Amino acid sequence: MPGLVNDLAARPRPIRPSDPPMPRHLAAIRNIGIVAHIDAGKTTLTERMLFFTKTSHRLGEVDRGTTITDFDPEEQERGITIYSAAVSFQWRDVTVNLIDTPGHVDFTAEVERSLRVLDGAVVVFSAREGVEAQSETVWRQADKYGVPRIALVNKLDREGADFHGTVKQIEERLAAKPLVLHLPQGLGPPHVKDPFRGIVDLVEMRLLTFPPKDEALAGGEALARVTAAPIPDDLADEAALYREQLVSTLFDFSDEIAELAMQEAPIPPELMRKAIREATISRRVVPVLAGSALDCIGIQPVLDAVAWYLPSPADVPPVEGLDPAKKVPTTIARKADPAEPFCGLVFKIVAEKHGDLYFVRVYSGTLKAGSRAWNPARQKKENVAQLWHVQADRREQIPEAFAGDIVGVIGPRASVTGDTLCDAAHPILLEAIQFPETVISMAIEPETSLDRKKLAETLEMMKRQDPTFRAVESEETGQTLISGMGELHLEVIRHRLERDFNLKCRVHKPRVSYKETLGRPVEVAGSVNRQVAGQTLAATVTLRAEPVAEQGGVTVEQGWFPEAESLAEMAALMTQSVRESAERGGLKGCPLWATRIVVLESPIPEPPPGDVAVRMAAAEAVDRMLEAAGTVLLEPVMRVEVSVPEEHLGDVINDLQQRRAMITNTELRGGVNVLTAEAPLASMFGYSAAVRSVSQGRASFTMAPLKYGPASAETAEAFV
Ligand SMILES: Nc1nc2c(ncn2[C@@H]2O[C@H](COP(=O)(O)OP(=O)(O)OP(=O)(O)O)[C@@H](O)[C@H]2O)c(=O)[nH]1
Ligand SMILES: [Mg+2]
Repeated sequence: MPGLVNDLAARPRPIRPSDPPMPRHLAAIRNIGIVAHIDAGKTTLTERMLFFTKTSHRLGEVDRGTTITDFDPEEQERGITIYSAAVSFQWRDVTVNLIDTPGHVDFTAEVERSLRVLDGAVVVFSAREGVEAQSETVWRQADKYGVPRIALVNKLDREGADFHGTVKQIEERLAAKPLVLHLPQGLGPPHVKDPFRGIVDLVEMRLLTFPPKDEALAGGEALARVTAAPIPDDLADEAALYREQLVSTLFDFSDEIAELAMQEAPIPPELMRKAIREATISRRVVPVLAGSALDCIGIQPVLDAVAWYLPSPADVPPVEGLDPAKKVPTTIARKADPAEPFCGLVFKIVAEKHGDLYFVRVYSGTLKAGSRAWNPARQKKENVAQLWHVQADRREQIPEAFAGDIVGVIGPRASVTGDTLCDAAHPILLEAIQFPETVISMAIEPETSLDRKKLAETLEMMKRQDPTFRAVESEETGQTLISGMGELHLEVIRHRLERDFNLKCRVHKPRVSYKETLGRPVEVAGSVNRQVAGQTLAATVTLRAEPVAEQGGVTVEQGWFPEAESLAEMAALMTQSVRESAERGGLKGCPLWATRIVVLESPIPEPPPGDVAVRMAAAEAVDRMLEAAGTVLLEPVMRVEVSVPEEHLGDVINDLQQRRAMITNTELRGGVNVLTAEAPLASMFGYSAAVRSVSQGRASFTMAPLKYGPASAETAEAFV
């Protein structure tokens, strides 16, 4: 007999009954992100979640530019997410703080910072395209930050949707262990013989069906409209098979389940959920759900899975950081407890008319409006004037925020994205967020020189908001070189200048951002010995430097730790001075990359040198290092993935080879050829038009920064 699904209303289980009681509200918070390849349906899913939790009373559509989270005009025009947006809603007993992130590679920093501060994630896959390039990237980012996740195989209503194929790709391409909790009933759009219309729930062993979208829209108790029925005969065998797999996987997480299964006794769904939760939080499995966000099929089960299987702030290990008071790196930890000293991480800054809004993830303690917080990295006390709960473009002022919360803070001035704020009496320095390097630059200048100051100020503000955006003004040319993650990134910035700030700019052709690394390892010393205004400036700095294989900026390490305090300070000052000099770049004026410098024991004259002398000697040492080692010009190399039907494969390969691309792999995925290549970004400008023309519009591609590699000899020679 079909019946209404009321038992879905069961409360999420308490986290770990054996744990000491946590403050009540912590276990009921879920800080989660939605991440995926572009167009997988993240924003559509978010919009449905807001609707079914009654947070919003109308159902917006990406295609009409009416969703809550894509509220920026640029996003609405393009139908893609550019800025991550935070929303909160209540689902049963759980408060979900959710960040909808962009899938376009140019905005990958938004994903990076979100995953850094979130406790769990929903990864959305399009059942038609399967695991796409950017899904792999976000998966690796989630791995890096140890974020447990659940997967939604979305777009099952589309022609060519393949649920099991996508699950297989999750297993093979992402090296994950998918735990299938749903099976789709039918596949594809309404006009096919057996369209997608329902979900087999393998935990409760029943069929869930959902009212047509327009009926769901008509309101009513949306929840109660999910209908449960026995599994139909034609799905019974498949369901039994997958149920068996599910149960046997859970043996590893619950002896009780193993025992019940042995006795062929029924296994209570509650018990299964507990085991699935444990398996998910320990990141040993990824529960896989089925749905169609567009048609509102499978949304409530995703909400349930968020509540049931993803961790609360109380489930994640205490946050760790360095003790800023200690010279030798010492790790300390803070529990997610409102009674602990406060610490939090600034992960996003939004410039607003009335001052910047700092988004802070509170890891421990309580943060009160009208208080002050310590920024250990900048050695500054910051004002915490106001606290806000932010709901996309709306917000509500609150008096205090607790461990586990994500809040907007107004008041700080000196902090930047990735900085720690903490209790001044109990300082801690959390790990900053690492952002990818910019790969593309473009010169711009204001149309009227009157706008110069305004442009400089506006770019400064944009830099504060966007850690992957750079802007450097050239005194000589009056031009400003802006750099970012790709053509779209810079175009969006240019539009913002025009639309939001009424700044008309002339723009030059974009070019790639170059870097330099050392030609060979060297050991050098830089000295200064000079009389200035009757004073002797004398110092020597010795260093060893080498190019390294790892991708990353220049690192400067202290390789000399003298016992005596005055010498120890001198060694630290030398290291810091070398760092400052190295940041000025290489022989061609590009930033240094993949370079390791170690400051070695250096002779200390009598009387000991002052700061100025040490700085001069350090600068001299860095100059000598560059001269002695020589530098190699590096250019950004992209990972390109092209999906193309057989008949155009040859043309696409030919074209790529002319672009100095190296084809690294070709494989057949769901009937189309997917080829992977590494190509210099400089030869990939305008590729979207080119690939369209050589494949008559049949190929699609994605491109993401892979590394910096040596530029060709011609490029290096022509470089000015
Ligand atoms: N047929 C079908 N279309 C969907 C589904 N979910 C989303 N779409 C459509 O797919 C397109 C992209 O959806 P979005 O929700 O913007 O995808 P996104 O993942 O947020 O994309 P970005 O934010 O740009 O990365 C839109 O045209 C949606 O209407 C689905 O379940 N079925
Ligand atoms: Mg989106």
